[in-house]
Amino acid sequence: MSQRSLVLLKPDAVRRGLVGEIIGRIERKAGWSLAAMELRTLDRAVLEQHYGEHVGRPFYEPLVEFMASGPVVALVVEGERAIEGLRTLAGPTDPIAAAPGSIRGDFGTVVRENLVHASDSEESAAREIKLFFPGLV
Ligand code: RTP
Ligand code: MG
Repeated sequence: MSQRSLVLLKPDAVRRGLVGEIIGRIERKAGWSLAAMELRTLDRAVLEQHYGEHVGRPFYEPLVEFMASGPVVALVVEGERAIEGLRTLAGPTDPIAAAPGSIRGDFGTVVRENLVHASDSEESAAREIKLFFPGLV
């Protein structure tokens, strides 16, 4: 079942020069491909839509601050079970709990600066792809 997922390489990944490493891991998954990619700095309006489910939570303000602190790389990844597969590739939210071999497990230590976002369901993927790449068919 081919799916599309919206992936963000967060500002910490870009600052630390991990873009190539992370995209390389995605590209090496058999049959997956990039359907869209853009380097851009996110503003509060986009972040409020993207992370709308977290508005009002204690970590929301620092999260938005962090996500707007530098450019991100936004990607649409397409391929077999891409939504679940990218969550597995990323690892759990807390990088210390994430297994080595996952992106967060290999490169992260703190929950906020956990390197990547990946859509968590078909509904989120559709909403997020429309938000970041409205022209993508
Ligand atoms: P994401 O949405 O970025 O893919 O991450 P996720 O599903 O694994 O985690 P989620 O619960 O949706 O949280 C979104 C992002 O907020 C930051 N966060 N900080 N307690 C905290 O300080 C805290 N909890 C979450 C992380 O950057 C997390 O990825
Ligand atoms: Mg999430």
